[in-house]
Amino acid sequence: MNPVVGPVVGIVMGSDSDWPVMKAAAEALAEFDIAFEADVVSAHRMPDEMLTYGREAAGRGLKAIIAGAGGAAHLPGMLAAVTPLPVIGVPVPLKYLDGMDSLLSIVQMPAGVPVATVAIGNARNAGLLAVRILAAGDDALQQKMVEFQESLRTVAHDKGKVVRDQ
Ligand code: RP5
Repeated sequence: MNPVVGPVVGIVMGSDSDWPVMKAAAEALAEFDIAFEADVVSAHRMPDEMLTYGREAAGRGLKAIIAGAGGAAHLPGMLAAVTPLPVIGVPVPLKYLDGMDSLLSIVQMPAGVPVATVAIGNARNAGLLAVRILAAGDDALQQKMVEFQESLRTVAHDKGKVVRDQ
């Protein structure tokens, strides 16, 4: 019998309204058979739960956290302040400012408290970056990543064929 594997990546967000963006991270993890959990942990509206989540994440077996929020997006940075795990921030675009507010809130961290920030709305890259972090200690997973990268090259090559054939 295979041992039950708990989640190794935590996906958190400031609101369930972020899920349409954040679900792309979950889909990327699922493509690589990475066990994950997803939850709403608002930095501003649930500060105690947010701190508890960050403080307990490593002890619960998580290896990385993907945190997304819009507007004054303090969730990724606050989690990075209380966990030793790598934190990947996803700026979620809202109605105003096109996500620039969220991007700057997440990316402008002080030295000593890193958050790896992906492009505005690009939760898929957050999922893929988490896979790469896990793959650094997992040869089989790294091989899957190499194969995925090769598939990207093939797609790009085929797209280029349309141009070359003109
Ligand atoms: C942020 O406020 C959340 O991350 C979300 O992007 C935004 C709006 O939240 P809701 O008003 O939809 O709950 O904290």
